[in-house]
Amino acid sequence: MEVYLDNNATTMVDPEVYKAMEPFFCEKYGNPNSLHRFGAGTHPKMVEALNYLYEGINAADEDDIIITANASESNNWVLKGIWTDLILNGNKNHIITTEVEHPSITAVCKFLETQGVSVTYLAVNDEGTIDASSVEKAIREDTALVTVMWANNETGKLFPIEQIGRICRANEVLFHSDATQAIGKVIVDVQAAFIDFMSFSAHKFHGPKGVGGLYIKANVELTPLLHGGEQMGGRRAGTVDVASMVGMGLAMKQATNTMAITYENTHVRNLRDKLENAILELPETIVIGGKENRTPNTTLISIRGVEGESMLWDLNQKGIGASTGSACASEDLEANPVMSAFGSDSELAHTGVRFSLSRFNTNDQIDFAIETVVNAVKRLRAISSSYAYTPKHHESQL
Ligand code: 7TS
Repeated sequence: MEVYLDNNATTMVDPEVYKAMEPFFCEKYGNPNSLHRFGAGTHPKMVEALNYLYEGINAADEDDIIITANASESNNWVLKGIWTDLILNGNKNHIITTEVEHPSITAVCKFLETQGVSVTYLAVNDEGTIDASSVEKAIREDTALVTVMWANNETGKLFPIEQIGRICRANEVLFHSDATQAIGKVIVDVQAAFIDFMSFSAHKFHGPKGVGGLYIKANVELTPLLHGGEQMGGRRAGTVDVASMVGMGLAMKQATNTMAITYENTHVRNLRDKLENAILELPETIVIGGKENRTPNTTLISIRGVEGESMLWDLNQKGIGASTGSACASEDLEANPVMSAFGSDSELAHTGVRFSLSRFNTNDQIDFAIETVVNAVKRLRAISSSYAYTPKHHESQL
């Protein structure tokens, strides 16, 4: 049996999405900006796809959704665009973010710091999120942008986006949210949350890889990252990939309707809880950040005495794919930065295993995963030098 439990890294393309994309490779391949029939024929499908995107995040008609390559591009664009518009060409010099953003935010912030920009990294609390009031306290006269993720990729923890949005609007500071891990898992409503910019990637909600989007509220300026042709109203140059756009549109429609969100909150949540509760029956295991206020598909579990990497190896041998955290950071064996941000000591920070489910997982798969994880924990604890020396009735400090 193969069991894919790494859906926060990427998801399977929904077969219906794949089917909808197919005609745009060998049949309807014209450039949508061409005037002849080959290009023009693609327009209705592009409009339909855009409509699905607008509906999925409740954008207003006059707002913009620009198709990008992925959330990394969207995140880079917002930060570098704001740098150009409000810092280099304005009187602002400060950005507020959190300590637990994806590297496509954090690495750009680090780069901007080398250029003289001041960045505040808000620390997360014990629950792995921030209080909206910490944003209010950090806002300065020269704050150009607040950027806070909607849901964390490692823990699934949800941030108080609506409250932060309200604070930013009241203080006339632009607000960006990276909603890459939220779309299709919880309701994402850009108007209710006072969002100015929002990033997403299609491959996180059963769409294709290599396509994403940036929502930009009406009348908000943002210098393009890619200058060139007049595609996307001049906001992002490059021939539009119709197949990807159609695929992302349909994936958004399928992931964000009420039935889909309900399913996510029942079927997917039940499977996640079943897996999590079974692991928590083992001694000295803990859910990082706790169980409250999370996306329904994710759990990050720390298992004392078990190196995350060793666990992944055992799971992989049995056909199960999970992760020790973000795939973007998994090439080095440094401690999981999100767990370090929680104050985990370095031993603990190496014991995190992330399971992220999707609507394509089945009950049988989860039963198999539980059996495999339990066996792996027994095996790995038996050979772990640090765990072997733990006194029998040791009270865990986890
Ligand atoms: N933002 C968040 C919150 C993410 O989780 C990711 C990918 C990205 C941005 C970047 O998306 P991309 O499509 O541009 O690559 N996160 C992960 C992860 O958690 N494991 O692998 C990739």
